[in-house]
Amino acid sequence: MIDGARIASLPAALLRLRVPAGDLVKRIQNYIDGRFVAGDREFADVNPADGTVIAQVTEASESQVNEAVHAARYALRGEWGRLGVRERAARLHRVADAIEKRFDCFVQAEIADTGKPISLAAKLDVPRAAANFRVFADSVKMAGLESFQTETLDGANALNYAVRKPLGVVGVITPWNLPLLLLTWKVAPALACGNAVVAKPSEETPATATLLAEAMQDAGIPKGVYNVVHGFGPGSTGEFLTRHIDVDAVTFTGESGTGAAIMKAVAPTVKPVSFELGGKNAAIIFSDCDFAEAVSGISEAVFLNTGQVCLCSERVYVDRKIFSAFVDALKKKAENLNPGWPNDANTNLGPLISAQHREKVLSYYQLAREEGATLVTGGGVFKFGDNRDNGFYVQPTIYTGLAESARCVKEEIFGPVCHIAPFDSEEEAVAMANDTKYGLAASIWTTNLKRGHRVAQQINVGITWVNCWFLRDLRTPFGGAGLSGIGREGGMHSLNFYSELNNICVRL
Ligand code: NAD
Ligand code: 6OH
Repeated sequence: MIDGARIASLPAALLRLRVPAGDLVKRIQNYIDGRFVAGDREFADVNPADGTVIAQVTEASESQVNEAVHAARYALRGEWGRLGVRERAARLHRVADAIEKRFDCFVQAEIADTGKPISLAAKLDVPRAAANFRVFADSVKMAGLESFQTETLDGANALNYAVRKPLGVVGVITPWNLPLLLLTWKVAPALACGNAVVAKPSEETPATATLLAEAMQDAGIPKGVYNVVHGFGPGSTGEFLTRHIDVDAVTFTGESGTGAAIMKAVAPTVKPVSFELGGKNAAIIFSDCDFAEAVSGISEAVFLNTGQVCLCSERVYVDRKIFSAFVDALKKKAENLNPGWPNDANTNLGPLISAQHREKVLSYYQLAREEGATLVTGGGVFKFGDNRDNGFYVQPTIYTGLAESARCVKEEIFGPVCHIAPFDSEEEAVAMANDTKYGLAASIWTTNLKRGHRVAQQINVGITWVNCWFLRDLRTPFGGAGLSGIGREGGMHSLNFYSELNNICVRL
């Protein structure tokens, strides 16, 4: 298990320590049936800020995944299965309390795994994790049931009403960019509906899912209700979980290609899936926008979390009348970002998650050159002159001048980068924004209220922001169209996915 107190008390050491081969900083184990368990194989957890190994992580074997699934199934028949909604909701509030009690510990674990700035983890990731438990605890208590009165053929009446039951054992597979936020976004509603879960966090970010197990214990969540199995996708825990006959549903956030592989894996056992996948999101800036607000908003939308948020804008369309002023202003914002150590309060640009992901992002920087882009700023790596040069930082980058058909405009890069293109009419802007196989999110910047509504309704995505970005009300539907996903989560949408509805029809 993770020694939470040690993480909290040794943040600087955790981030800067060089670990000689074989010398372990900490071990992160699987959590199965209420116990932390080791296994035969381990893999390294690397700190993206300086490339050091910060932990050895147990990779769950197939038999350990089986044990986790069986523990979850067994837990459904025990105390957890008998709890009423009120008590279940109370325990979820206690999970939120336990997260808040260990706030610094979660923040340190998250930034050690991801390299993200402390300001971001403390403002976004960890508070949202607690909020996820509170919101779904309250939602499930407030959830009503559908009922219809039906006239029968002989003129009598029947009453229909639906009751909500858990799906059973839910496999939760999550990515590395917002590890705790995205995990709890799915675990909280799954538990609120009375399910038991087997969670497989990303192999890049195993820490906070494991720490969450301690919060579950504190909160009195019975053993077997929350299990964590660490490992990879194909040929490892991800695959073992998705093809498991006794897993009743799979909820997944990650790349669209991985979603396709999971669909194949679940097909033989016909599991319901909920998928939040990739994006190539557009932002449209009209000349009647509040210019300063739009520049700040787009700077966040492009560079937050080093561009590693599925909702980030990699395609920015700007009214030609303000195009060059906007490009200059965003360039200034990019050049004023402060790439630093995650624990420095002034840092607002962290590294990418891994050496491999850095290679991918840099290959797109190279491709942009080959595709004829004009480089506005960035396009390379920083030279810090200290251990950060062993980390995975890249420069925030802006391009102009690419054709809309260019691969850099079509494919998700998932880094601190955008392409800015001019438009001459509202129709053209809408057409360019919609010219993608993805459909996750968009933002529109205008002070014309009618235009804001009109354009928002024409964009083929799951969420469109007007004069804001990443503002989330957790009761609203969240998900994507096209390659960006299947289904919606949030509020009642989550409760409906994580429940089996049984309609009862009673002749009166
Ligand atoms: P990924 O798809 O590579 O991995 C996500 C998870 O799936 C990891 O836990 C991984 O181990 C697991 N996995 C990989 N292959 C698998 C397989 N064959 N079977 C089962 N599990 C498998 O994604 P990532 O690189 O971790 O995250 C970045 C991607 O996630 C980006 O495309 C981003 O847009 C997307 N994302 C989407 C949302 C959203 O809400 N739409 C949110 C965050 C991230
Ligand atoms: C993707 O990287 C971000 C997804 C955000 C959410 O799922 C959320 O609930 O805010």
